[in-house]
Amino acid sequence: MEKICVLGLGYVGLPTASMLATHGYKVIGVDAEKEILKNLKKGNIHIKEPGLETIVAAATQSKNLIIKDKPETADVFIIAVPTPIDKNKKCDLSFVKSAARQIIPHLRKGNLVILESTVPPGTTTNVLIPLLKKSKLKIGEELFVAYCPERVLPGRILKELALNNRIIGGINQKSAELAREIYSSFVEGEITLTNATTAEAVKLMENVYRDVNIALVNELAMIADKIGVNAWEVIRLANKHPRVNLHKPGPGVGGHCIAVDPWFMVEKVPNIAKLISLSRRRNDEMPQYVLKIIRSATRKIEKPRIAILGLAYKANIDDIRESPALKVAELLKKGNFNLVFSDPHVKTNKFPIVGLKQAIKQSDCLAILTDHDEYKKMNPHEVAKVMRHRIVIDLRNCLDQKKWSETGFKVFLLGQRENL
Ligand code: SAJ
Repeated sequence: MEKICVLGLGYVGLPTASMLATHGYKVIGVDAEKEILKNLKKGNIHIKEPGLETIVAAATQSKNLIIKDKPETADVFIIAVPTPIDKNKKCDLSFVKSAARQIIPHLRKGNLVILESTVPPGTTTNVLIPLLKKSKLKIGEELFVAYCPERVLPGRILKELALNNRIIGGINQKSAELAREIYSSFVEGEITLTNATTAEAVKLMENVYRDVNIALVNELAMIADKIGVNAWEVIRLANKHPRVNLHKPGPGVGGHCIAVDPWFMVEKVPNIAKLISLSRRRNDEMPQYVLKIIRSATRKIEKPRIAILGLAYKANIDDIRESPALKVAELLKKGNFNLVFSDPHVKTNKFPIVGLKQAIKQSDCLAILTDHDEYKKMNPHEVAKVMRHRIVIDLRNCLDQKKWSETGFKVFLLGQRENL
């Protein structure tokens, strides 16, 4: 049975290691974080993801997944470590380099090394390979190298790991084919082979496409406020065109993917990637625009009490990384507002989070920043009874505007004239 060493047991590495361990491989799961290793050895999962606990338990109980703090000899090494962005919006490759250095002493003839982390184009050939050359193995003949990006949506990771199409970029054809063998053990989607730098660019462009599209509709929302149309209606009708797919306006773009990956393209070609960096800045301006809407909606109230509903970066998850809701909250804290925060999924000491009922009680305004299902179920009649003023700013357009307006609420949307 082939042995695979997976370095990095985060939201991609741990599901991937477990998937491989339940599809015919002996897997050594390696992570540098002592806390993660301790929890995993006790069967505790540090990532809230449907089905993950079950598959990790199956993988570890069958002894096909063994958790360790260091890599060891194997046939295949998969590097799935974080590539955070630094304060200059540059990709921090220190974890990738450290993982590469850790496996060098264990590399043997015929081994395959696969990089999964999201990286700037050219990283596999210009950063990873020079490090792997220290193994003295001939790259492409004795040591094979490929880049295989993940494209799983948090909240649907295990389904998408199996069902999504996969791109594999080999430093040569043999490397790509060897990597395809590994992924075809669990990938049901189409596997397409290309070269490493193309695969790196593909991964980034998937998220750049989304970020630019979101920036486009966020700009439309601001235009709509000025020209007196409802941006959501414009989007709904424009998307009836067979080749138009406008995304949704929002309070900004969060998560450590869409809000980050486009910068990895910009850093390579800053003088060319102007639309990409402008879109990033457009999306990062949205919290400021949201503050304007909240100020305008509550301008007649002395020190209004605002209930901030939703801190996670998107619906029904607990992740607050790069969350625009946090940025809106920080801006509001500087203003003359009485703030209360609620989110059914998020646990953080950054803000005193209370339950929904407590947040709504005696509030003058509800600001919905994340479209958690819980908020869509709110009954406007019940809410109206306990609020001091009936103002709701629905930044995700997730409520039934007609129902809330008929209950006496002043409803504000991003991209609707009455906001300003
Ligand atoms: N958002 C909008 N309007 C939209 C869609 C999203 O404002 O129309 C906001 C969301 O509220 C959120 C942010 O953008 O704050 C990102 O949300 P997302 O669901 O678009 O992205 P992620 O970061 O959860 O996952 C993305 C996915 N990439 C694509 O859909 C192209 C996922 O497939 C990737 O695997 C993941 O990034 C990643 O790992 O790169």
